[in-house]
Amino acid sequence: MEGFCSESDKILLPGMADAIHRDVVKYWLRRYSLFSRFDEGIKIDEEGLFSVTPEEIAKHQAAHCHGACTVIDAFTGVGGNAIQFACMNLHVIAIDIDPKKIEYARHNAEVYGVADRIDFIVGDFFQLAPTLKGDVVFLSPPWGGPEYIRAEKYDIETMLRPASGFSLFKVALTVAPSVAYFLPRTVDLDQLSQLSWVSSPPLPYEIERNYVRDEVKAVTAYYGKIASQK
Ligand code: MGP
Ligand code: SAH
Repeated sequence: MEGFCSESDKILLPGMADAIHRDVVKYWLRRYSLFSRFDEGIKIDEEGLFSVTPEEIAKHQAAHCHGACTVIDAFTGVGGNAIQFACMNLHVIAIDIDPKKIEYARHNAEVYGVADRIDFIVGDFFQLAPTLKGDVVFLSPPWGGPEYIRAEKYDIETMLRPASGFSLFKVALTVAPSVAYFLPRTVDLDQLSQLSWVSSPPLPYEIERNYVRDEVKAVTAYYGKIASQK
């Protein structure tokens, strides 16, 4: 990660398998808002710690997708979203390119007692997409690390990894008719409405800010049937 240099800047904290950089300790301090069952043996690495969707937000996103049977979690990480989808009785296909993330996600789903509702796949979502079909694709890709916040506005075209936010969205629509997109709170809202135009007729969409207590943490945009029809 950019700006993270020396091993001596790392610190080993309770519940963490490996030492983490001092700059990400703030995420560990809020570990119970990430996983309320953190102390029951949750496994998480540094990237998982700063990327996992806080439990309250993941629960809300899962409730938003009610009515769906199968959700494809294209960027599973250590399982924050996949677990909450499974807790809502949805069948989840959980994909991550990093085998360690999938190992941790499976373990964490066992801690929550929902591993039997999740199919875990190690792989690249872009390569797997032609083989997948579901009702909803959930996208929570890497935002470029915690440094994303340095830019005043977050441009999904140039700042998302591993591909542009528009091409990722188009691939997701080949897999399912509805897409939920989890993005930085600084995201360019005009771009989120432009995404609805990639389909004809334009997809219904809904954008919400996600809070933990009184602090806005991120934005979720819902496209297709899962968007509330107001
Ligand atoms: P944040 O925006 O990095 O910090 O992460 P925060 O909590 O605003 O810190 P503060 O000191 O400014 O208050 C907020 C949340 O965004 C995290 O808990 C994750 O859920 C999510 N998040 C952060 N990053 C860097 C990523 C990422 O790269 N990918 C994904 N999918 N989610 C992320
Ligand atoms: N929503 C997750 C966090 C996702 S973080 C949670 O709540 O736990 C983003 C994840 O995307 C990382 O774990 C990273 O390994 C994964 N990733 C990056 N490129 C990928 C790709 N091409 N296909 C699948 N996963 C990818």
